[in-house]
Amino acid sequence: MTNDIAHPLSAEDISEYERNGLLVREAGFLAEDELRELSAATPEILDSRGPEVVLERDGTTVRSVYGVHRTFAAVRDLSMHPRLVGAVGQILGGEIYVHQSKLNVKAAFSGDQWEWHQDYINWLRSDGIPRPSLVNVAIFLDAATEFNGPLMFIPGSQRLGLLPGKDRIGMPVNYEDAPSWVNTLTADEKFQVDRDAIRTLAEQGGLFSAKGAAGSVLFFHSNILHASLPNISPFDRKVLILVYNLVDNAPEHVDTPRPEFLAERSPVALVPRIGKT
Ligand code: 6CS
Ligand code: FE
Repeated sequence: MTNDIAHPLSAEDISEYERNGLLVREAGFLAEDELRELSAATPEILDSRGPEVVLERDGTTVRSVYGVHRTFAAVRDLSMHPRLVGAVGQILGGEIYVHQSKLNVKAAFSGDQWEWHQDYINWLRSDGIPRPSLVNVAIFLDAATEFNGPLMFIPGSQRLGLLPGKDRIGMPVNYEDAPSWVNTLTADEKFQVDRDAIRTLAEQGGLFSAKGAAGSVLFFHSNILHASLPNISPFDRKVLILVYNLVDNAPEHVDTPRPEFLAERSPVALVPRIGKT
């Protein structure tokens, strides 16, 4: 890390990200008061009722709330934080905007799995984004431990681009009557990666469990293979994920565009908010 808020990643940080496809910055990357603002907004986010809320397969537990940077000032402010905009700008090397945001709850006792997947294929096939130059920035709202379903990754798996796989046909079980765009947001992955490829890459790159204290910030590549187990612990594992994209990599035509709370269709370059440390 550096002390330059507009370029917070060191050369070593950037080469670690390029090698592994991920980078974890423990608590301290964002100031306590900013994290407090975000935590204060969380109950209201969890009270959301509408199409941006996706439930778990049990039909009652909230899995994710999408478009939170568009609806909640605390999230929008955070998405413009100079240290986040600076770090993502260093990784992507150009003007950026938020393509998608979500609060993934991974609720205590009933937070369901996320099968092994790559994120970018969703943004290519569903949103028409031409290149994988997107970065996920996950901000831990709860501590992620070995007990509450931490994100797990295969470091280096992003280097092969889109991996072989097949589409799950039809809507996932228990979502038969849901809107079509729910298809890629559930515990039953739509774009399934071949298990031989997953096994080979895991044997080569190993597995990494993204554990960390609340307030940790995790950057990960749009093509890195990742997953998470169900959470049967008594502790939530909430993460806010901001998906940044290059303005010059904006979505191209798709026959049925997804709602704006899932995919920004008219990107404007982000200007970092001044006045934050
Ligand atoms: O369809 C999407 O946009 C979401 N689906 C998955 C499985 N991960 C990335 C993204 O948030
Ligand atoms: Fe994902």
